Amino acid sequence: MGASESKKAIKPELSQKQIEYLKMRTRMTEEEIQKWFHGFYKDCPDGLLTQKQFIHMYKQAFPEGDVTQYAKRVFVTFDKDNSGKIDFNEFLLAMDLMEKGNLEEKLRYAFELYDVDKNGILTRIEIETIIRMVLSLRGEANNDRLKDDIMKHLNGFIAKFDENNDMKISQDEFCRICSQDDYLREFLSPNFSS
Ligand SMILES: [Ca+2]
Ligand SMILES: [Ca+2]
Repeated sequence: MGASESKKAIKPELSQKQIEYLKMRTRMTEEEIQKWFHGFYKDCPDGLLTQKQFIHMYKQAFPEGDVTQYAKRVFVTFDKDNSGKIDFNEFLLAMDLMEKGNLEEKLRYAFELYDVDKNGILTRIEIETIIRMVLSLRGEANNDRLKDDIMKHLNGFIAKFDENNDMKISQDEFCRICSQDDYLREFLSPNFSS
């Protein structure tokens, strides 16, 4: 029969329909889509990226740090349909944002990444969690001086936007804060290119 054999031998290919869809949803050319597609299938032959693989990728990019928590957050944010796996469409939308997104888009995405309970507001606890997570990612979990420095920066900016000082930041405020402060932006913006 050989049915399963021939199934295995099929080289994955994008359908024209999927290409059109991805061209519409991203700023990628067909050539770029194909390139990402082949890279993606090399790592994920079944077309799905698992959380375990994803964490592994992060470990390679940040060998010094403890990436697990951060990578898990990124994974959940990319996994738009909450299937527990990242398919190629989800992957490409993420790459489009990272490679071609403007600052505003990236900051909006960063906000989603950090707004763990998805209520549209970053609280002080969430912010402290973020800072700890990013420090761990960089292998500086115990760098209290850096943490204090960032909190000081952030507090200074919050004071401008947050009149009653309860330190609840909306998405708009977050974008405004980060776009006005290079130091915070660099710290808080997720960066995949390294
Ligand atoms: Ca998914
Ligand atoms: Ca929240």
